[in-house]
Amino acid sequence: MKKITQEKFVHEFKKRLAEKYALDVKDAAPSELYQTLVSVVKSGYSDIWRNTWKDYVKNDEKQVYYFSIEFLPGRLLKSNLLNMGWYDIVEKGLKEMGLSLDKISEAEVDMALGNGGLGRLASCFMDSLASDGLPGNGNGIRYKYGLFKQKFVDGYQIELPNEWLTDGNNWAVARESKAVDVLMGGQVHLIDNGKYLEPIYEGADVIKAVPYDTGIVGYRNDHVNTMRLWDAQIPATEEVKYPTIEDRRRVEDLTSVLYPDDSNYEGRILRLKQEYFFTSAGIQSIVRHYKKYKKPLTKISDYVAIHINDTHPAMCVAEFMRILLDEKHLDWEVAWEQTVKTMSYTNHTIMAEALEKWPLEMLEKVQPRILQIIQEIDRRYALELAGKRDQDFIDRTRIIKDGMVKMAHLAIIGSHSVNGVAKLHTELLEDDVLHDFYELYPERFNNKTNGIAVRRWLQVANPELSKVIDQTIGTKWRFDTKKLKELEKYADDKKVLKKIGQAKRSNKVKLADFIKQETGIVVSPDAIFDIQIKRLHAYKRQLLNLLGIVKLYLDLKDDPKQKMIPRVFIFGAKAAPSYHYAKSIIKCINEVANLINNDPTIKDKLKVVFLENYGVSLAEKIIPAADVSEQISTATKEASGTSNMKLMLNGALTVATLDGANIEIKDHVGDDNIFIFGLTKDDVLQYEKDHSYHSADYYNNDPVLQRVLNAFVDGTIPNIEVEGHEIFDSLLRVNDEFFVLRDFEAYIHTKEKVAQTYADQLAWQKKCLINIANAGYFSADDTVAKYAAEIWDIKADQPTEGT
Ligand code: 26Y
Repeated sequence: MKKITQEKFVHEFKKRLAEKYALDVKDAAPSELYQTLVSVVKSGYSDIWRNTWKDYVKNDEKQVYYFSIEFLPGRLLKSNLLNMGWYDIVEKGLKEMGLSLDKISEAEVDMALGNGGLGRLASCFMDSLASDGLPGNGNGIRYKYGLFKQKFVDGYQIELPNEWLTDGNNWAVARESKAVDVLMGGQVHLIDNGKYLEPIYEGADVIKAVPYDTGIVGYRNDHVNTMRLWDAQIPATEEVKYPTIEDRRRVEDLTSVLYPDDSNYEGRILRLKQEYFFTSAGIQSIVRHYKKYKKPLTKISDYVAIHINDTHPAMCVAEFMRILLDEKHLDWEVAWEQTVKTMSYTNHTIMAEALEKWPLEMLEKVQPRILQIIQEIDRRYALELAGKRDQDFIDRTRIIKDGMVKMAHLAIIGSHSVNGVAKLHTELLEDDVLHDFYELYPERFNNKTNGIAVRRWLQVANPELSKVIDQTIGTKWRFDTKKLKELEKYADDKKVLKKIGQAKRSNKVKLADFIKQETGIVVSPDAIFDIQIKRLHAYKRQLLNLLGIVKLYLDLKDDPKQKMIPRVFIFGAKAAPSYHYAKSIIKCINEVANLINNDPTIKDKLKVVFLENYGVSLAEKIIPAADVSEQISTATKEASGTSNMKLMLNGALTVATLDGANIEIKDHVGDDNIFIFGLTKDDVLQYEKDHSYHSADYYNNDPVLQRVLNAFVDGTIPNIEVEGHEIFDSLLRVNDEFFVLRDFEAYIHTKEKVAQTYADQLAWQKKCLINIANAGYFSADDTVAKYAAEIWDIKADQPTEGT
């Protein structure tokens, strides 16, 4: 990294500000200051960036390409400064000029090119690949509009376009010279030219894919990787084909919007085109770059690993085959061997509606040659198993069935590795969802429990707690998060516990200020801050939390003098725009919030805050201030979860079902330091098998629950005539798919325990400390190191620098 001193930085900053905007520091707007700072920071790592990728080729290093239809990096300024080792110098330099890094950082628009967990995981992995010194690249789509901006109007979610590019994005570099052409639509015929079968394309659209590269700076190790996002444009040679603005837009719209829906299948054909577009562009650029290695294509899997993040890039398998067959003229068997050795696949969900299936005719419309190749893979798969497995098995597992292409089957058959994202999730894949494949290819299956970017979620987001940790165990944890474990030695040290408590309180004061400014709601930092932040989904059970809140409210109405520790319930969640039920839950939470916050008898005892537009930057404000982390999905439904890890790292205690990675959190912190409740995996599977669950029994037999549910339909909660009935019906008439009523009593009981525990602050803080101390196990650095060693077979080019 370029070396910098405070003096040099101040000089450079002023010079660039004057050059770019002809302004002095005191006259510049925050966005001008921000853009200037970006240019100084970029100049600090650009030499290293160039060297990093050149060294890969020079040293014949195998590289991984992580294909993901979503990336959610959030803001890059502070995390780049931290990783470069410039943070303190820049902060002081700005202060010297009368500026604040915090304020300038707020001018950065979040890069929100994803919906939720899967996209954020991809970005944590990008940071960790670079920080582990690994040769790793991202490959995705540069959507012109990021995830919609959420507003509440009368308690309803409204979606507004997120034009994140209006001020440009100066972190990325457009590389016209590396553009590739992607063919879509039209027809294809194979002709035998005497040497091989040659595909002849007719009437296809040629789309120019232009890469925008962003440097991903490793933590203090002089290593900068690349995240490559593709933009769709019209090639100069094709312009006459698109004479009108509408014609042009049809092509350019390909990369306009992030498919905003992870619950149903709207905008399907566009989505499928996006999948092929970034897959084809990425694979083409990889194979082209491989030429620089001067090695035969029959060895490509020794130098290239391609990761398929969920099924969205599953066409990688067919596109790689297409290039090896049609353009490089390898034999099928040789090409297939290289493909399987190169590809690996992560599954992120077992929810049936999220497992992608595409009709044959849609695939044919998008890329007929890809469909042919998938059909041939499928034919050969069935042929190979014929006689070895019964017909039922073959029918269940083949790629094409009933006119549909099963993308997960394509990914599994075409990869040498298939992994789940938490122990329980992998177990469910092996035993249940993908059991046939597990039987067929047991060696391909493995678990890689998710991890998080501890630097962003602790060092950047929570400087107060970071300082306390430094003062207690030194700074080594900043390089090796497992060192956080040393905190456990101080579990009974009252001074340390108090300091942890003070850091939390100061973060709560900051969040309380933010809440006041954003919503006008006044909350006390002495209340328990109880947090649920994640996408709004029925299976995540924000509704269970809401029922718990309504119960507390009704209890308080009965006995307003009741002594209780004040609670503030904070929600952050976006619902997919077409996910009607999730939006009804949002409306109900907002109306319950209105009712409670404006009821004078409740005073400060209970507050409900639903913050708008949840995303990475908002998470960075909420998480450091959390006391309680709600991880209450129905067991078996949440593949892993990652906010559970971020919250524990920041010293929140988890209220958890035995789902996803919660189980591993429990194993690390011990039963005394987490609040577990509810149905287990076996209970849920049993109910799903024998259909013995009748939600109405729970309503009929529990007067408390009855009263709480009635509040949704009897006018107690105003303004939810429609939504209240909808929710009431889903829980009673449609038999409560996610067992909300079944877990209600256990949940209430557990939350009472939480409040009792909180009353003894030292005991509480001890539990917080143990959570922080054990969160190091969930560092994405370690997760990625395991992917590198066990799946991708790639090596770090240099050890991470220590202090
Ligand atoms: C095909 C389409 C409907 C679709 C679009 C997006 C399907 C799935 C998704 C996104 C899934 C997702 O974000 N899954 C989450 O991945 C996280 C990272 O592994 C997990 O922690 C989390 O439990 C899981 O829900």
